[in-house]
Amino acid sequence: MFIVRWILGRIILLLNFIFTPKKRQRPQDEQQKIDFQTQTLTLYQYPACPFCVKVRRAIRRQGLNIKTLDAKKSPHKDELTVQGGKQQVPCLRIEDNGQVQWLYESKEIISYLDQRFA
Ligand SMILES: N[C@@H](CCC(=O)N[C@@H](CS)C(=O)NCC(=O)O)C(=O)O
Repeated sequence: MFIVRWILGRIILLLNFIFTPKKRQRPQDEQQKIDFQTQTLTLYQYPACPFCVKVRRAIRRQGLNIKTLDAKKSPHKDELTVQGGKQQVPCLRIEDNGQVQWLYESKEIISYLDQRFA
């Protein structure tokens, strides 16, 4: 089972690489403002998880620079489980005026980013 998952993961990464979406381009000053806002966002993810790939592609399409952390590794794994509430990726950590929200579900994350930055 592990080997099947591993092979599928490599196929997903390869297809993602071949069909990399075009990164949205903005004027420099506009991009700087967006970059400032996205400093408070962090995506907890696994490199070869299909739902994470979907979110990373949406991030690229939107031209966002969002920090990604591998939630299989320590200490990110524990941060996600303890602070977020469950070990599921993708999860977007949103910091807003000292308040932290952990947003699960790829669809929810993409629609949040689309609404905020489209
Ligand atoms: N409906 C969720 C599904 C996410 C999901 O199934 N993620 C898997 C990885 S592909 C996961 O986190 N499984 C728990 C684990 O690996 O510990 C979404 O669209 O984000």
